Amino acid sequence: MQHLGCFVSVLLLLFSAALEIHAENPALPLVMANDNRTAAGRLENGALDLRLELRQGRWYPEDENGDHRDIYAFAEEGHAPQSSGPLIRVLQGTQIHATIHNTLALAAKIYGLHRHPGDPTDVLLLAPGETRELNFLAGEPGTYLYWATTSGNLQELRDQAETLLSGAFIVDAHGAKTDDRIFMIGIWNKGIPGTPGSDEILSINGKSWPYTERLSYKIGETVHWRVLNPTWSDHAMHLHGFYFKVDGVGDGEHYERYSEEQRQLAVTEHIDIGHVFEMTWAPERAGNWLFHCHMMLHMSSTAVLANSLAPKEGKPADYSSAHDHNKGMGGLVIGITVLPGAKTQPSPVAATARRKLQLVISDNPGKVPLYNLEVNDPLKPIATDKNTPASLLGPPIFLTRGEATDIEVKNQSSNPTVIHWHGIELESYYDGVAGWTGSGQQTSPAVAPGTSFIARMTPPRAGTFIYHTHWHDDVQLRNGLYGPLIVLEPGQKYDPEHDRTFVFSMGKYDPFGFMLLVNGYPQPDPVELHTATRYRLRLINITDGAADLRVRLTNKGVPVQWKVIAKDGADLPPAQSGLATADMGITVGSTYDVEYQADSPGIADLEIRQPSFPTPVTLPLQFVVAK
Ligand SMILES: [Cu+2]
Repeated sequence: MQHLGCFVSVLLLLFSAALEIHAENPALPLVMANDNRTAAGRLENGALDLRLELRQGRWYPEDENGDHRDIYAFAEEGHAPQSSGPLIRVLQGTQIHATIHNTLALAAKIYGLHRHPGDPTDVLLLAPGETRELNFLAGEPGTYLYWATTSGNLQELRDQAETLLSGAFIVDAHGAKTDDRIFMIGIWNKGIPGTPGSDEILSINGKSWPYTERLSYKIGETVHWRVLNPTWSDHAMHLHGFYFKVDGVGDGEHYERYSEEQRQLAVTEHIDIGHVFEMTWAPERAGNWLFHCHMMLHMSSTAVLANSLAPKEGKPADYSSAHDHNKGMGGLVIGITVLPGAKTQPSPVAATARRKLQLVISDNPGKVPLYNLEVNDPLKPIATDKNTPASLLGPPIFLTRGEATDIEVKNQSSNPTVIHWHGIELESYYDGVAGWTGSGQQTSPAVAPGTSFIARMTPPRAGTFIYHTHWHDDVQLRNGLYGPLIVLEPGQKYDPEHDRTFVFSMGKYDPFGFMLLVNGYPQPDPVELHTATRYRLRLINITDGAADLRVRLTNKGVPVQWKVIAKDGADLPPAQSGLATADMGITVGSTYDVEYQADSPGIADLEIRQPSFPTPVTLPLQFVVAK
């Protein structure tokens, strides 16, 4: 009998999958965006009674006047279906009594509804119409995921209606604070992304920017977030204006809470497929800020309702002062407003002698790159070498820690732009998101052609940062509108004898086409360095979407040992720095500083690779004995 049941289930699965109809069905219930603030189920005598269903519904990633998709979603019995699924949140030790009912015409496999840490092969198979009962203990504290598939696919291979069948499962330790926020990344996707006919809609807690929830905090609060990624892609989550500490990471079934010593400062954190992380930060400056994925396609309107709203490459988004932040951005973006708190902000000191720099942006029509960048420092005029081949990279900008500086962004190009000072702790108005940063009274303008914008900053820490366009089309970032932003200690000079910068990016580099680049070149020339000299190598990933970029430094194909000393511009404390194998991930929007010394002459290859490019880009570092 059991055999027969199984056989029938499989037949049903195949049969209904083949006949899956996406006919317009106006009677479908609305899928509600889930802000993940209200735990599902009913607590009685310390036990949770949870009644879940799998249902079909109509999902509007924007508002109800916008586009929609008919999807499968988790629901609580008697309530609307939700994206993401109902929040399961209990105290450690809670007994959970759950029922789960499959109202779909398809069989479903459900993962993660069990005690944690959990076994990823512990799967529940529900035939159409079937209800199952579960009894289990909540397990260890942490951030976990539950999810389902109607195709039998792996989490990352789910397609269309089943792609948003995911929910958060939080287990709280006794006495732990629960006033945190949970952000579930979602991608509704059709086909293999990037291939013809494919489509993607990005969301956080069921909504796509500018319809994502707007968050509001007061200066001096402590903010704790949990970020979960049950999508087909990894992501690079970047916070504007502030550092956060990474509290722990997990793979959906297991969660590892870091000790105080292990918690790293970051402005960008990589999150792998099926993974989670927790972060804590403190808003220190008022104004509008962003938390977003740094992959261009996940945060620009090119990916949101992709086929209808996408600006086409070669045509930067039109400038509209009132709506540019709404128009250009989309997808995995959350807006944050920090309000003045009980602690008053120190009033900016009226600087008598601010340092003044100019970043001049001009067109380079029909050439590589489409934009030319020049840095003018009246104190140190730099003669540009006209003979070097064009590099898809702006010149470095050097600042000094604690020195008040004005950078005039002078736009001589024929397109509007705006520059973001990535990783720098500065006032919101100068942070560089047109129409958004600043405050309700005065937001940062786009820098229209023929105009200038003066960005003011007094960088509080020395380290490796990035300046880059925050104009949300894929033209500027693929055409060199970025460069290294290096903050030195007072009195320190940038000394190439001990200090080198390597920028990893992507761009159209004719005649080769779309290339992975090191310092703006697809085939960079060897760099000569000296033996017995300790170098600081500054590594920057400002590709348009390589969240999974890897960097290696090898000697005869074997990774050397180097010392990682800083991430995202923040020095690593002794417990986190130390000798490491020179083979690591560096996600987009992230920087690492490493130290390396070659004791004997020879070549070490600095190599970057990313799976969608067939070959790595290699930059030979030629170590010679100093004369
Ligand atoms: Cu992303």
